[in-house]
Amino acid sequence: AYFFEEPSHTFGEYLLVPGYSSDRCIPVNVSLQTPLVKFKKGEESKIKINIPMTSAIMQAVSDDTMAIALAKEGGVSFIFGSQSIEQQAEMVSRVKNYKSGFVSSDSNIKPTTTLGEILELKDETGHSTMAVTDDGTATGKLVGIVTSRDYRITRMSMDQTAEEFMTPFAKLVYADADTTNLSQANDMIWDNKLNMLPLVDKNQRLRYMVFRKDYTDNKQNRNEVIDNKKRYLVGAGINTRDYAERVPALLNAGADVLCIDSSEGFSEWQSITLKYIHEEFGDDVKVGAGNVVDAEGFRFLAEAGADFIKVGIGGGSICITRETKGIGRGQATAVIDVAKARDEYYRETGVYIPICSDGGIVHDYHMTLALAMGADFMMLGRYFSRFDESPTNRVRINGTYLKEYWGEGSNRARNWQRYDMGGDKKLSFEEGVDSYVPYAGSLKDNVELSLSKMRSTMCNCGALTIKEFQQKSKLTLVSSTSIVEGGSHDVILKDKFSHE
Ligand code: MZP
Repeated sequence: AYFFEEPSHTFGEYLLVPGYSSDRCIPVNVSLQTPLVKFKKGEESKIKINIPMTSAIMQAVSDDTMAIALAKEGGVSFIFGSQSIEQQAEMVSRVKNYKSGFVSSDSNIKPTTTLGEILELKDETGHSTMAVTDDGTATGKLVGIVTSRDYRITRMSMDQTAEEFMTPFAKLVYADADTTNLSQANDMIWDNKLNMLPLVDKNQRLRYMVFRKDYTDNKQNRNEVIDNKKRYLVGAGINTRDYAERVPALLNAGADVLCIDSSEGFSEWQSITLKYIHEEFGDDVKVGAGNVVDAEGFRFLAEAGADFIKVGIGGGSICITRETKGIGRGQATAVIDVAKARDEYYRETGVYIPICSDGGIVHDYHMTLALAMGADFMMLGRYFSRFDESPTNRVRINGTYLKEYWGEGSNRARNWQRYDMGGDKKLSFEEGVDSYVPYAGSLKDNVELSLSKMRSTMCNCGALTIKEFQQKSKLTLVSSTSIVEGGSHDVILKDKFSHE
């Protein structure tokens, strides 16, 4: 047998040691943009996400509601594949057809009946003005007006490179200062070629889409325009059995990226699947593969043509694979090892294949550690399952609100394809549990909080981008005694006492 020299560790055993931070190193300057699919040296990834978060390919996590909510924040969901091809394709198309707003051809403010409606009107000086309603999550009331002065415009060309300039022509004023929806929209992008005006926030996330009057008159054109570039990004899980039927259905529905969902990816099934998809549908169809936990597994999937590679076996919160089968590896060690293999592969071939740390994120800082260790992005199940937008029931037990969360390897999910070893079409034994997680509220609030911690830590380490963070970060293993030191200790917490 081969013995790895180092024991395998997980995130909770590491800490980051701060580095020098200049005065530019402030959270607002941090970019969390990251590549999702492979690219060649000197080129850019064809798909990038603005935050390094993807939601897990699980029944209890990623449906169309989750996908829309996460895409609004800049991440991407992979719609679960353990359902019929038709149902999964329907979910994908609901995300792609979600409209975020348009200009009416009317010159008066109308009752705001359409979700995310944006109305064109003239102000008293005759300047063109636009009224913007909310994005459909609230009641449709007026939240902002774009008038004709002092507005910062970003011009964006077809290849997505943004060129900023100041213009004296437009200004955003708020009709309702308490409304958060539009208060973040501090940039506008004008794309001449497409005749539309997406309003994006400071992280370049699309908030609203304004169409020219003459453009909206032609509804067919409008649908075409909200083409691949401007609609919300969505991914979908596939398996190594029915890909010949599932993949075309998902692509027709508009899926931007696919991922082979398997508990163990170092297998010929994955290379056959990748080869078939790339030969049949071309290299523009992007397919991730996994999961692997060492350099050898990475190399295998890289050479098989994977567009990104997922890392992690047995670390998921609902996963009992290590207990049932005795396979897996500490998540931190797996990420560190695979990230090294990715860099080596890049040096050798000039092809950068992003890696995704999948499973085992418990605290927000674990995400930051995963990035520091070399992950390009994370896949999270438990984290997202706690939010309003996850597809599961919220229940109240003993006065506490909980959400259901079950593994794909549990009897409840019956996702035998994920654990398929080429035998019977059934789950032979369970590798996952059915559980509850504490209900945590809305995705937006939680993601914003998690990311603010991430940005803050990155600044402590002197990094403004994920790449820079990976290069600059210094990590230390901690002893079990110093882990105790890391929490509050030797004090009596006040909430343990009830007042007399
Ligand atoms: P977590 O974020 O809940 O810790 O882990 C989510 C990940 O666990 C998923 O993305 C998937 O890779 C893995 N998973 C899903 N179901 C099971 C199972 O039933 C599982 N064993 O391990």
